[in-house]
Amino acid sequence: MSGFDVRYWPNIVDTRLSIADTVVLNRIVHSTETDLSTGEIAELLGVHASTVKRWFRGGARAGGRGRVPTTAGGHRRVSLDLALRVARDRGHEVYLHRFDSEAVRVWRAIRALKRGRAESAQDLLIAWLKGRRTRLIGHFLRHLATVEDPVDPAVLDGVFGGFMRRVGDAWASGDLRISDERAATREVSEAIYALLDSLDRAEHEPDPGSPTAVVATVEPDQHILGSLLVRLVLAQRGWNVEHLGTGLPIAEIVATQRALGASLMCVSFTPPRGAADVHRLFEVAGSLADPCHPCSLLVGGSAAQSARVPAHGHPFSDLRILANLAELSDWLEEHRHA
Ligand code: B12
Repeated sequence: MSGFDVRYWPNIVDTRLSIADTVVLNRIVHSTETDLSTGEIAELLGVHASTVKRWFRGGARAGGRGRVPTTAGGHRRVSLDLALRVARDRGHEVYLHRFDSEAVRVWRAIRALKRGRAESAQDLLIAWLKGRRTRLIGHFLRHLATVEDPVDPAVLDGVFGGFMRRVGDAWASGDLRISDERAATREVSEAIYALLDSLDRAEHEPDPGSPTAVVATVEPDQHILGSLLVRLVLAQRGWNVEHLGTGLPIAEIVATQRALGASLMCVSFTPPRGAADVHRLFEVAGSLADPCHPCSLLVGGSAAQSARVPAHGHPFSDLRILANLAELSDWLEEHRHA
């Protein structure tokens, strides 16, 4: 297939995709990277390689769908599309089936993520948002969360956070509407709540001896996703989390920490909050902290990054500005036995 084929992407014709978006989509769609080896198909479908070989032995048997191409070395290469159709014919459903015609792009985005690159996943989510296919955003985010337990914090930073930052940029430049931003926030937050819910139902209940963290944003900050992601990272590592939500007076956050004997407070800052707000938190929380209930204070979020931690003279066990959830995960690992 060369050029743009509307039979393959029937939804695209009516959407508000710009030429630039279409170019990105075409680049994703027309790369030849989706011809898979027997081993890759076996991994994708969760079956043994010998089963795949049996399914695809000779073109005539590949579901009657034409010759299966081979490499110069004689190794079988099967398109992802064909692999999924044959698997479905044989009653074998995998997560990619629910993405229908988008399966190839999902597969590529997930492969890029495995190599540490989140841009394709962000491109995909933005394209679905613009194409009003928001249900797929939820499917995709929920799927990512099932790949690893706990979810790789770099995926939370790169895909969940990165997608929302792209939404903010696109909204600011007039490329997305307010309703698109609302839809993105809804899908991301619902995916996080679904993950938190699945933790509650699995064997992840923290035991009573687990440490407690208080998580919040300071008034008047109404951006909740940063703190929700922090809550998820903590909960997946067995912490008891008191998530106070958004817009809290600093005194209330500290009072809760003291009442619960929490050993950690995490506060998220999103623009238009800035360094001055972070410094005020350090000062006010520092003056209210109770030495009988020692506690660490971690702040994060894009608005906290230009703030400075006081060199000395604070009452916290530890006081840090962290760049992302990956750093939070490292900090938690380091202080696991503290
Ligand atoms: C969704 C959104 C909203 C929603 C929020 C809905 C909700 N329930 O959360 C609504 C519509 C309410 C909203 C309101 C406003 N918003 Co707004 N919003 C956004 C948007 C698109 C996404 C925010 C988000 O979730 N970001 C993703 C977070 C999760 O990423 P992050 O902060 O980088 O954090 C990452 C890490 O640092 C880490 N992390 C976060 N917190 C913490 C904490 C700790 C301890 C650790 C370890 C790690 C950590 O996790 C994240 C994942 O990597 C942003 C765009 C953007 N660039 O963020 C604009 C944005 C922040 N909003 C903006 C503005 C202007 C506003 C309003 C002032 C608009 C208005 N005129 O009313 C109000 C302010 C409301 C208020 N009082 O807070 C601007 C700020 C611009 C500026 N520099 O001043 C932005 C940047 C949009 C833009 N490009 O212009 N907003």
